[in-house]
Amino acid sequence: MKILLISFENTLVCFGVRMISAVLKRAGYETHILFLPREFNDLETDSDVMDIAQWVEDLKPDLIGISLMSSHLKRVLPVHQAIRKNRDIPIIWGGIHPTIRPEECLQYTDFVCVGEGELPMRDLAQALAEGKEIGAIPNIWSRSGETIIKPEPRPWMENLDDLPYADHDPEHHRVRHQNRIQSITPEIWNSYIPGFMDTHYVMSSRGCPHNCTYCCNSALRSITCGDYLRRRSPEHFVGELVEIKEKIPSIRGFVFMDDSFFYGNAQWFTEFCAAYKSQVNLPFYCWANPLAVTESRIKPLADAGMVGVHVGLESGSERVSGEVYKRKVSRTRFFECMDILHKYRRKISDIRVDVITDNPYETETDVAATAEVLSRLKKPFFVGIVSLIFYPQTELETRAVRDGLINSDDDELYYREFFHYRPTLLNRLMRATPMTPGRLIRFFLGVRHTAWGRALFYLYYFGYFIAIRRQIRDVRRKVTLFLFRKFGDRFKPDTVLKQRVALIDF
Ligand code: B12
Ligand code: SF4
Repeated sequence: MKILLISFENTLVCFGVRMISAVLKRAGYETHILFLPREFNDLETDSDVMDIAQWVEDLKPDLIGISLMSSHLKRVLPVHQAIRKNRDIPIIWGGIHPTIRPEECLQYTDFVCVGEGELPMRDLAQALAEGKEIGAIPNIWSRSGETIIKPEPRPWMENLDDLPYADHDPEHHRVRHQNRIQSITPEIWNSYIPGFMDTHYVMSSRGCPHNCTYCCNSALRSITCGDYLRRRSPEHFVGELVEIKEKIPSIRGFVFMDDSFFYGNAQWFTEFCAAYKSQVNLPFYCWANPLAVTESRIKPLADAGMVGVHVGLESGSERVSGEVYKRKVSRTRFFECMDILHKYRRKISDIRVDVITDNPYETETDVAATAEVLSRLKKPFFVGIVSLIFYPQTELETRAVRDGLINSDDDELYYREFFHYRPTLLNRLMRATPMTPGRLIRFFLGVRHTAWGRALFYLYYFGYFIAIRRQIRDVRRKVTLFLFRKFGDRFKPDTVLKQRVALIDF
């Protein structure tokens, strides 16, 4: 049986389809992956759709799996319909969107996978191959006339070490790049990971101990039973990194995408750091909740190669952070976390702070509080500002529907990009904080309600920050990329990674 998996994500990372492919291969099936990355989720043109459908027709798969997040739905539909028009192949959708909106997805497709898909997909392939009943496969929802069949879900997988490594074997992997379906070269891979070029994304765990109201974890945790937060053993994780390093010799570092990389017992970290340093020894980058940032975690990780950390402030207003987002990160704790990271700045050169904005539950004063916190952080740091999207089934979405702020069938999540925040004065002020003296930011905050204060800020923002600074950054970017292209092999991996990361500008 030949199975095709399709991803619509805008990078080639796609852990979900790679994991499913690995499990299907282990079970003896031939798998293919088609990646359809697209910047800002622009819709495929009619000819793109026909081209994709024709390629699928030529491949002649027996089963197709499509992986999607909410923002991909509008792109998935035309491709799904075009494939279907050519051939009557069973198609299953999986990923975060089908997991949280299965009924909606079943209006368009035959099967939907709710939750983790490795074992359900293997069982579905087997049932189809043997012509067996499908309705009872846990996690796989289907339709019989008007009735939706919802079998009992499987508990969260207990031991992640039982799974094979994600499928990084490019033989049957294709990408639609520059209007052509082709093999994935290192250049193509890098072109979808701006800034983090030559790095590879990996995950050591699944789940998160926190329950922030805007995050999918608040929706996912309760879809089935069992332990939600799980971690692979250090040997299993490092083993995969070693394999990737061997298969893709051009890589210069890793990005650990775990929701909660810093959680786990001390022994896990001791064993991981020792194994990583001796067997992998490449710079790495990861995400952290400020609550988990302690010196006892940071020091060994920095010694093992950590060059960058991404932490979530989300809001500098204690009210919004606690009452609206249900995060237990106080301002004091956040500053402590940043101080610890700065203490290791010679090793951790890239410190990124995430902020959520455009939240109807926030007042103007709340946003100003966030800008004020940012103005007090030691530099250098980067700030990533994202515009709040109410993702379905999250606690905050449920509250916003109840409060009449949005409709439950609101389709904003299908077209709005969360990097496109509103062009308000405070959002722009926050954006300028990493490159502007803290006192100046606080001065602008103090005069923001006066006409001259606003005029002065915009003069600074558009005159210096956007016009002059951006020119300087663009020249620096061009020179750095030229040098790395020409003499890349002569630099140490962490020098290349640090310089490239420094080129990213949200
Ligand atoms: C890593 C990650 C990324 C990575 C890689 C994504 C990836 N798919 O691998 C990157 C950085 C690229 C990324 C990008 C984005 N992300 Co992201 N990301 C995550 C994160 C932290 C983990 C996802 C993951 O890989 N988990 C591990 C794998 C194994 O699980 P999985 O992908 O869910 O797949 C399993 C099941 O879903 C299922 N499955 C998946 N696909 C399929 C297909 C079939 C056929 C079947 C049967 C089953 C199946 O089986 C898989 C294995 O068990 C999640 C948060 C989370 N905890 O889920 C957010 C999350 C998925 N991201 C989110 C968002 C919003 C984005 C962006 C849109 C943000 C942006 N605007 O830039 C972009 C996507 C941009 C784009 N246009 O494509 C949201 C999605 C919300 C939603 N309702 O859609 C999440 C849920 C975070 C949140 N806000 O709560 N992301
Ligand atoms: S800490 Fe991060 S991943 Fe965990 S629930 Fe909160 S936002 Fe989601």
